[in-house]
Amino acid sequence: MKLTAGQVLGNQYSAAWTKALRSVVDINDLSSVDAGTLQCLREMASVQSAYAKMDSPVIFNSGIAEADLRLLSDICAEGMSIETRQNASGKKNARIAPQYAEFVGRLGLQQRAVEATGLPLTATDGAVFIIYDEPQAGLGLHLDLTSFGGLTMLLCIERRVTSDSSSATVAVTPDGIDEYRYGVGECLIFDGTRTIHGRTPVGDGEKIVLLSVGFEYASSEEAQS
Ligand SMILES: O=C(O)CCC(=O)C(=O)O
Ligand SMILES: [Fe+2]
Repeated sequence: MKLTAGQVLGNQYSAAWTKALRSVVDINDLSSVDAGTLQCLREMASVQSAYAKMDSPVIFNSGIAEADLRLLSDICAEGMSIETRQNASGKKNARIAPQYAEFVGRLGLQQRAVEATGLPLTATDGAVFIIYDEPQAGLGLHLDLTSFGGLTMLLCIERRVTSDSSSATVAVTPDGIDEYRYGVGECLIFDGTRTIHGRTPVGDGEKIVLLSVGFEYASSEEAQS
């Protein structure tokens, strides 16, 4: 993927914010932040929200058939067996092997996202599996890199929960911290480049597998052409 100058600058901007956010709070401590830290996070979210393309994240049912969701799980497992990247917080990523790109394309994820949000979204080549299957795996607060696309959609393809306090995608808003739990076949879509977000750690035995898809947000002229 060749990045434009704007994307390079955008990525530097996201990275700088992510660094600042991580110096403010550790995702493991998010549920017990003190009032001062919460206020700081809310103010940071206010700065970003002025530019966000969506007011808040939206959960919707993808309508993808169970058999196709199971196929996605298998494709993820195969991708993991080829190469798994794990970051310091335990989140794993695996790629979609090229021979499955056509199958994933046929799922019509872009169309489903457009219908659910009413936003003029166009596809990017950004799609990757995310796996949390080790105790305490999570993801610190961050802004997504702009090169991944303007909006991020997370489709849940596997979810094994073992306790009441299950892991969630979290988003910081000017009003506070929101948690989003969505089951197999459901999606969360949000402006990942402008919404401060992360994933609270999974518990022992818990497993979450997501397909993360990036979309561009076309201006109205682009959407019409
Ligand atoms: O796992 C989640 O809920 C969030 C993942 C995410 O934000 C990312 O991979 O950039
Ligand atoms: Fe993200």
